[in-house]
Amino acid sequence: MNAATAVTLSRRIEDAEDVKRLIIEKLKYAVGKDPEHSVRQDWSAALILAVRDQLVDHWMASTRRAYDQDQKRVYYLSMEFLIGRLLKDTIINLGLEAPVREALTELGADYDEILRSEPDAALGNGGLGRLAACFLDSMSTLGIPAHGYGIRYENGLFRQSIRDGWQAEEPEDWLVTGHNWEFERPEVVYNIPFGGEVITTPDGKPIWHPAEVMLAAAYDTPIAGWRGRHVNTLRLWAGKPAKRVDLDRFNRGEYLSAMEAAVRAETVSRILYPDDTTEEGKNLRLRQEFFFTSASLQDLLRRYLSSHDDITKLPEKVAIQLNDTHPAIAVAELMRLLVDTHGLSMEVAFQLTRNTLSYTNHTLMPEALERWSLQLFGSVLPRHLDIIRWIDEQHLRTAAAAKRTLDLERVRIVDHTNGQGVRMGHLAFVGSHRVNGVSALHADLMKQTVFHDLDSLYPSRILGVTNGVTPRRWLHSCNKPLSDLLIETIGEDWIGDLEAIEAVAPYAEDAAFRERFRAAKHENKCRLVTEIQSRVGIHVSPDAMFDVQIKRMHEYKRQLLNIMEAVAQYFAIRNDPAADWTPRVKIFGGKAAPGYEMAKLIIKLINDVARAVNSDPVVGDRLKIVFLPNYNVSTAERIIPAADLSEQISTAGMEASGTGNMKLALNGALTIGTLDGANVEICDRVGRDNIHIFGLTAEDVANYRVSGYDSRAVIDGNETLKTVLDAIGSGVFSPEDPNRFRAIVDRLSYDDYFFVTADFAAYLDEQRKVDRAFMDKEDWTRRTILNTARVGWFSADRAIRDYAREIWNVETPSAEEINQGGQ
Ligand code: GL9
Repeated sequence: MNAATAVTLSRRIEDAEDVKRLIIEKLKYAVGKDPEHSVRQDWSAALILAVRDQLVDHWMASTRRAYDQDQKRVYYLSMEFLIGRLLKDTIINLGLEAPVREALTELGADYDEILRSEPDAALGNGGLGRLAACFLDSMSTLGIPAHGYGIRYENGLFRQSIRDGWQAEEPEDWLVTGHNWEFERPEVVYNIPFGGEVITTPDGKPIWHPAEVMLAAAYDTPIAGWRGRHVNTLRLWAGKPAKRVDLDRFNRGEYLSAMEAAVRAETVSRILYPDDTTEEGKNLRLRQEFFFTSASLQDLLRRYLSSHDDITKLPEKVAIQLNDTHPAIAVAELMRLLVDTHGLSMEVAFQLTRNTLSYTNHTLMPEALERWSLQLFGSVLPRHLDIIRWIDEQHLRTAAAAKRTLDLERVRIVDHTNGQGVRMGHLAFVGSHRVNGVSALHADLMKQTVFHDLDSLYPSRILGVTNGVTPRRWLHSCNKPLSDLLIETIGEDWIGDLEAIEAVAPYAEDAAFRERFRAAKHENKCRLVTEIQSRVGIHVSPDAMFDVQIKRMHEYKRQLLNIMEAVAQYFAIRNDPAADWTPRVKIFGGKAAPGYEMAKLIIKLINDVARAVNSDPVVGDRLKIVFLPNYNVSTAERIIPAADLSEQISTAGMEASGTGNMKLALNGALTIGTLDGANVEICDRVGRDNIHIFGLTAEDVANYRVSGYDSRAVIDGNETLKTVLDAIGSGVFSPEDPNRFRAIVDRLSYDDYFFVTADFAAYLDEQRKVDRAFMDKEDWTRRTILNTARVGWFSADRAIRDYAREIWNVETPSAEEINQGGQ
């Protein structure tokens, strides 16, 4: 045994004694505290560092295997990685939960408290960022050599509190207590140029003379998958100045301006932008996108060239996935690096770029398909603008040669009409060999709407890869009661291969199993009851139906429809309290973008209605309404296992996929939803009898958009709807400010863009069916078990296999192959 192996072995955890020894060692030598004077934060740091050590050998082995076997690598470029907490998942993935728990108890520390004290890394807004995090887990689980590349935001998504019913925002400071998972890589820095001008040399070569250059510095977090054998890297970039202090200015006493360059550089990775950006923020946003994209491409090219000489073979060894349009600048930046730095011709560079890149679109909403004014773009990235014009010319030639009649202006990347600007969605499309939507319906709608013309020019470039969620975090780790029951009943194959969960389907017919399935749900509900009581002071009964809508606040997601139904129900209960009501707790969670006034007003409406309903003695336990503040990954992990009903009620055609819908169904909630996004496929799999579908279809909505829709007539024709809107509009829930919600009622009456009034009656009908169904406990449980059993296909592992096969052209190694390298 050589010295290196000896060290390795002494770090490996076999039992609680090893854990204790390692934690104490970390506490002393890494944190610098003795156990007697350690506070929770110290224990937490020591535990994370001890667990992180467990990853390092596998991490290095994974990297070595990729080099030795010259495997193709996947690079996932994303502005957002909503990873949440890592400690519990990592411990579970490594199979260390029992010894860690035991060790901490013996050391007098509280394991659960330590888990809760880990900051929730909120480097994302919602589904898109969480998907990226699930994909990291799956790529590691499947043993695909991959890097996630993103930005190390100092402040993640804002922290939400509710003050007097209104959303208030405070900065999130997850880094304040230190991020013990990461390794700083001071030696990995890249120059990131901005601005300036392009000057053509006498022999016709364009040279970019940037006005400023800043640095991107790397921070690595190891990401282990199930069983922890393959470990990939999440590399996040922080902005640094090329020169920290301007000494001349400093010596002249100009202390603030001496730091100006530093502040500018650091601003790039200071905060995560909310999803709808303001005009002033555009410049910074474009810089952020270019900053992390350029650093990532420089880094991956360096890695490729360290073991290959022929740059033209790049697409054989590298696949780059653009997560949404945010990193679309990669098309021009990869071209720039290949041409300006590596001396290739534009033609060859373009071929290589297209064969290497692929693009995932996550929304059809036109405002989210970024577009930069020529003026802004040209001032920040002048060389890229030239390159994009060149690509656009090639693309136009293809378009002109196509036999179809096309409006050429519409397909151009550079828009020359009055809008004038660079269409980043078009750029990503033209520069990629594959473009995918995130559900079957979404991919279809891409072809029919935003990418209609491009699809006809480049047929078969668009495909659908339906989203998925990791079963490790979203069932095994967050729902111990159910996970234990499943393991006892059908074994644990499903954790690494979620489709194996189908084996539980026959147990839906087994009364004893149903009883236990219900007991698991009940346990989760009791835990949430305690949390609701302690966080918002509302007492709810665990026997009531937990009806859950948790997601970003957005008009298209229609939290408004949900709260309007609650108002209708409230009035009905007051009219006839003695009737046979199905008790419900409506639980809402979600943040509104700080500048999105309507979404914030809807939060206030929910809270005002909640105040009236929850304090009305006539209503009692028949209806309670809860808005849980600061919805984030960790809150989701506690709400989802406790949900009975999952609200997925977006205007059909507007939710690209959804992933909360998958998590809730997997944890045994029934869905009430429209035929939108992945709901369509969930319905196909769980069966029409085991889901509550209502409302307009995407086609109906599209037809109404053409023919016109008269919400006034609908309101006048529906007594309940009219009563609800009159009450909201006249201040029944806001007597201190009767006009508070006028804007909402006006919007619905005159410009109901999201078809809330159109779906209202169908939604109420379906909710009453849900009420009746819930009262039949046995049948309800049977249907929830079938949901859990039949949604195995919505695993992120399946999604990643689809990407690997249909887009990246990479192999997924067998379990044996992963094991070999990891020993
Ligand atoms: C989203 C879609 O709206 C969701 O339907 C989809 O499930 C996810 C992941 O594909 O992507 N697109 C998008 O811009 N967001 C999504 O959630 N927004 C945020 O993440 C805030």
